Amino acid sequence: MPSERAMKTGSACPPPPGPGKLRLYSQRFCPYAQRTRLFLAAKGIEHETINVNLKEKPEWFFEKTPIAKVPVLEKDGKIVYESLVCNEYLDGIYPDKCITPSDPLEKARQSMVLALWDAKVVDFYYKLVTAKEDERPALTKQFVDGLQYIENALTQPFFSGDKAGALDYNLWPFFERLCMLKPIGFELSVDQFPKLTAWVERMMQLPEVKACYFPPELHVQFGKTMMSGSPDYDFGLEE
Ligand SMILES: N[C@@H](CCC(=O)N[C@@H](CS)C(=O)NCC(=O)O)C(=O)O
Repeated sequence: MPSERAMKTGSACPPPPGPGKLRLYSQRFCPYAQRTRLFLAAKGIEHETINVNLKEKPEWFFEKTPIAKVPVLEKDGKIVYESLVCNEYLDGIYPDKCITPSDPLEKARQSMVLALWDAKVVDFYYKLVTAKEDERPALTKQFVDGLQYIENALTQPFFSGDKAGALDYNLWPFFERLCMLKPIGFELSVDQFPKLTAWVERMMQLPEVKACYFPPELHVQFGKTMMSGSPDYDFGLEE
């Protein structure tokens, strides 16, 4: 099994995956890469993973993707990047257990919720993690107001209906990381977010979520290394 350690500047480019084999370029703590890992796990797709050090990127990584962000998929000499694009591509080339909605209106609805997430929530999440104490109340309010749109968009039991689907997997990685906001006083409360808190419980029971899950301590500890300016992408791996 290839090492999970992140490859960095100066590393040799791994030989391309063999015919028909799928490779994921990832970073163990990246929420966007986790979106694609969740699709891979839910669909049971065999693949190999190469983790990339995003602070000291290998030279060859820029040849794979001009954006130089994970996730990236490689198969039969073809490259696909951007988490949402990767996930639809996976459904296209492995049509078994298709996760992407086929109904245009449902697909549009799911994309609009993700657009809401991008416009109203995610920036405040990242700002809050690094905010100074006096900036926190205003940012927390904006974050909570944004999250309310997501609570309202939750068609129970899952965002995608009776079963977890694309929207659930694409949102989940950020909810797994809400623990990062606990030290600054934010927790998802049942009173304020009854539907989201119940959804979190349901998601935690899914095998594909468990397969890609890191406990809060690991996220928090990795976050500390990130904020110190020297992210330890191998945090928690055995020597
Ligand atoms: N819009 C991209 C975002 C991916 C992203 O931001 N990935 C981060 C890691 S969590 C990354 O690769 N950052 C490297 C960089 O910004 O240089 C997607 O959905 O795939």
